[in-house]
Amino acid sequence: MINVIGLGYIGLPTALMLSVSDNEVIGTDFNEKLVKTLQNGKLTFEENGLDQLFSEALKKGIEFSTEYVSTDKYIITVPTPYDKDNKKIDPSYVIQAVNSVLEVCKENTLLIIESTVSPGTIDKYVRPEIEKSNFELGKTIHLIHAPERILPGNMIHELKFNSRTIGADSIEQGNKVKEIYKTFCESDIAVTDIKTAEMSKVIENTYRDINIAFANELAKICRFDDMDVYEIIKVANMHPRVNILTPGPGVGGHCISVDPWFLVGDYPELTNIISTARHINDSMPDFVLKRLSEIMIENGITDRNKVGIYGLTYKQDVDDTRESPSLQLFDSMKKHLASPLKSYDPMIKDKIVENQIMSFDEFLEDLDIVVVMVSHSHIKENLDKISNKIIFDTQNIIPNGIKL
Ligand code: SAJ
Repeated sequence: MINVIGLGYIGLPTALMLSVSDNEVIGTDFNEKLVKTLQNGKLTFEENGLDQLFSEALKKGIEFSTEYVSTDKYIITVPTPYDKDNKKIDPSYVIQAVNSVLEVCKENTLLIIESTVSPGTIDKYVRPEIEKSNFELGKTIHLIHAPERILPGNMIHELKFNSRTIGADSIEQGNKVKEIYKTFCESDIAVTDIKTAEMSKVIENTYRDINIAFANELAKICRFDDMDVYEIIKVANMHPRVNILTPGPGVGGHCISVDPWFLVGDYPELTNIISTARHINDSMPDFVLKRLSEIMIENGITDRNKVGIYGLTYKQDVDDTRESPSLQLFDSMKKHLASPLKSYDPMIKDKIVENQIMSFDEFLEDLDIVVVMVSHSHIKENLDKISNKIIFDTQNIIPNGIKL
C-alpha cells in the first residue's frame, strides 16, 4: 500500500493515477476540510480530465485520511515554500511529513520525496531526521527523491507520458521505485543520485524562466523601437535551432517563479543570468501598468474605473492564483497606495481581491479598456462581448487587440 502525503496540485493527481493503475493507495493531508471534501466524492481543484480519473480511482478503492498510515511506501508531495527575503527554501513541511512517516512506517520503507527541493536539501535537512530515528538509512529505510514534472492544465497526460527522474542512494532501491512509477508512466525513467535529481528539477524550471525572460526582454526592446515582437519571434523560430518562447505579463505559479530563487539564494555569486532573468520576469507586471497608462492617455481615458483586468490566475484555464502576474500587478499598485483595478476571472469562484467582479457581464458594464492578462478559453469564446471595447492584449490572443 502506498501512502501519498499532501493532496495538493501534485499529490492528488499522482495518488489517483497510482490508484487507477492498480496500486492500493491512501491519500493523507492534514487539512480536514480538504480530506472531507475528497471523502464526499468532490474534487478540490479543477484540472483537465481530473473528474474522470477521480471517479475511476474511487471505484478502485482509493481512500483519504488525515492520518498517516502504517505501510512501507510513502510519497511526500507537500509544498516547499520559499522565504522571500533571503531566497532560501523552507523545508519545514517536508521535515514535518518525514517525521510523521518515521512514527508509523514499517521496516524496509521506501520514503519517496516528490516535493521540489533545492540541491543539498535532503542531505542537510532530511537525512539528519532519519539519523535521529530508530531507522537505519540504506538498511531499514530508503530515501528517494522523485521530483514531478507535470504541467498544470495537462497533468493527466503528462503523468503518463513525461519521462521522470529518480534519485536514490543505491541503484537497487532506485529501480524498486522505478517499478512503482512504471505502473502508470509510459516514458523513460532515469535513475540517478539524490543531489542530481534535486538539481536537475530546479534547473528545468530555471531554464524555462530564463527563456521566458529572453522573450520578455525582446518585447521591451520591440516596444521601445516600434517593432512587432510576435512577428519577429515567429520569423526567428523558423531557424532550426531557435525556439524563442512567448512574452507575457509576467511569470507566475509555484514553480518557475520560485525555483530559480533557490539557486540565487544558495549561490549568490554564481547566478548572474538566473537572477537577472528573475528580475526581468518580475518586472513585467510593472511594464503592463506602464503600457496601460500610455494606452489610457492615447485614448483620452482618465477614469481608472473604466479599466478592467481580465484573469487572476497564473496561466490559462487553471484556477491557481499563486504568484500570478495580475496579483503581482495589484501588489505593485498597492505600493503606490492605489486599490486594485476592477477584475474578473471565470476560473475563480470566490472573491480573492478587492474590486473583483463575479459576473462577466457586470464586469464589462461601463468598461472602456479590458486588459487581458490570462488567455482563458472563456475569453476566446466570448469575443463578441468585448468587440466594442479597447483591448490591451498581453497574451496576443485577441484579433486587433493592442499588444504588449
Ligand atoms: N509563460 C510565459 N511565456 C511562455 C510560457 C509560460 O510568460 O512562453 C508564463 C505562464 O503564463 C505562467 C508561467 O510562465 O505564468 C509558468 O507557466 P508554465 O506553463 O510554463 O509552467 P508551470 O509553472 O505551470 O509548470 C512548470 C513546468 N516546468 C517546465 O516546463 C520546465 C512543469 O513541467 C513543472 O512540473 C512545474 O513547473 C513544476 O511543478 O515544477
